[in-house]
Amino acid sequence: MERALIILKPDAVQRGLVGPILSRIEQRGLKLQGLKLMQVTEALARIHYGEHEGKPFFQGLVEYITSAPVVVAVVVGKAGTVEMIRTMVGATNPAKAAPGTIRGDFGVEIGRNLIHASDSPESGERETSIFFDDAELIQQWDRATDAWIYE
Ligand code: YYY
Ligand code: MG
Repeated sequence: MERALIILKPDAVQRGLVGPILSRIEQRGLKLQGLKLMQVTEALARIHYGEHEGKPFFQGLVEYITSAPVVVAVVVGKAGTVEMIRTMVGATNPAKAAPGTIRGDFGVEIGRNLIHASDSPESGERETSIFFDDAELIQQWDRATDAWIYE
């Protein structure tokens, strides 16, 4: 199994797109392990986006992600799930993202690109541990539809 952290960024929450975006993930057949509304602190933002520290967009990125509440989710599925989610999310710059992707359907600018998704299984684990305590996650639960989604 593989899991990804997803953040519905402040613009997604402000624009009332939490439902439509989460729907796509649910409809695809992926399973939630955790879900919450929260305000990201500057310290948390700097840790989460640590790989981008020093880049010209870093300060603006921290200001954006901390500017209003976000919805964070942990999504789990079979091997390949992280890549599948990244494909659903689309290119970093919504102006270049393909129609049918979340960024390509809902956004126009890189600084308002609606959603974060882990870019590898390793970052999925790292980011999950940054945003969630173990007690907040339901790591193992049976879903009645599982047998209709996975062979
Ligand atoms: O993983 P992803 O979100 O698609 O892009 P990253 O390259 O990891 O960058 C993180 C975040 O930074 C991106 O979602 C928007 C912002 N950003 C930016 O504002 N300007 C850039 N040139 C590159 C990234
Ligand atoms: Mg990234």
